[in-house]
Amino acid sequence: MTSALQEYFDATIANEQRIEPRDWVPDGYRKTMVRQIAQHAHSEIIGMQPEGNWITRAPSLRRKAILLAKVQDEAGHGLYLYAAAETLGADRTELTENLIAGRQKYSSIFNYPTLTYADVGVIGWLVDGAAICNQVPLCRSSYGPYARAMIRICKEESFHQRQGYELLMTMMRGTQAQRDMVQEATNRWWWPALMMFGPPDADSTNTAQSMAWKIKRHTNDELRQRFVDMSVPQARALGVSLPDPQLRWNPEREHHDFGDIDWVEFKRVVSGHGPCNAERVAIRKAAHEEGAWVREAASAYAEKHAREEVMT
Ligand code: FAQ
Repeated sequence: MTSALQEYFDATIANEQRIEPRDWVPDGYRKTMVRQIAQHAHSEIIGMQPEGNWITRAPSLRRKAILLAKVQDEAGHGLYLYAAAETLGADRTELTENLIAGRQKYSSIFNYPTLTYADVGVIGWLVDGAAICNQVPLCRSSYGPYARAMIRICKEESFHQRQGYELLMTMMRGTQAQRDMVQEATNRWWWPALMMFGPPDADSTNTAQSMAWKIKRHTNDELRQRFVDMSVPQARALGVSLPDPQLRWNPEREHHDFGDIDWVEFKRVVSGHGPCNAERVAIRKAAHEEGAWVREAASAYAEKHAREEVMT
């Protein structure tokens, strides 16, 4: 029986069709999908904090409205993704508890502080830019609910990227102090943005299997290179420099060469010892605890309606 199911699963993947929640999947596929979707969902929710930090201090009503919309979108992305994980049998409360207890990861990038308003622009430009680069291929991921969630998420990320770039363009047309803020923020976020794509291919434990299952369509290094190539002309148009003396066009490879990434720093941040890890998780834990009454009220309301439906 299992071998017939396995054959059907293999054929679905080979034929570029989608795996749906009703389909049998091997345990490893389910585990990998839940791991990736949960990490992604946690990243969106924790990712609300660095920029959320600036909502009350936005420099104008327009900037505040834009930032509020962006941060709310991130909450929405977290919700679509937790819902996608639920279609694989994961329990949302458990996923949140895993995050709070440090049993599941979220993206390294959200463990860095946002020190000035230019960080809001640079996060949009580089962090959302890297997210788009990584996630557009995931719209063709083999798991249907994840791939469909990703289509909407990417559309919204595209607005996020543009609002960031537009903010930076405005600042670059401003005073010297504003231009310096943009350059300083770019210097701080460039290398962490490159780390978002994950470890180098040689150290990536999951890539080979995830590519065989067509969950991932490109390796970490391929996407990182694409992002570097994309960002260089954007930096030039903006008038900022990227903090890498080894960054240069290589005509033979037809790609930019770039300097070594500090993988020791990456490991430190991923293992919970980055500049803001403790603060990010503590805020998430407090929000979860303070929201207990909302979850209880929502469950009581749903139960009441379920009872009423049975009676009518
Ligand atoms: N941070 O074998 P691989 C956003 C872990 S965008 C922390 O290469 P894989 C939008 C990895 O999980 C950010 N951990 O793993 C936004 C694995 O650990 P495990 C979120 C990392 O899965 C913008 C181990 O290292 N985007 O939120 C990182 O094949 C602005 C070995 O790595 C996604 O999650 C890292 N950077 O490839 C929101 C996209 N990199 O579980 C707010 C979907 C790797 O084996 C504001 N995910 N690790 O213990 C993916 O595409 C993949 O999961 C990768 C990693 C590419 C992130």
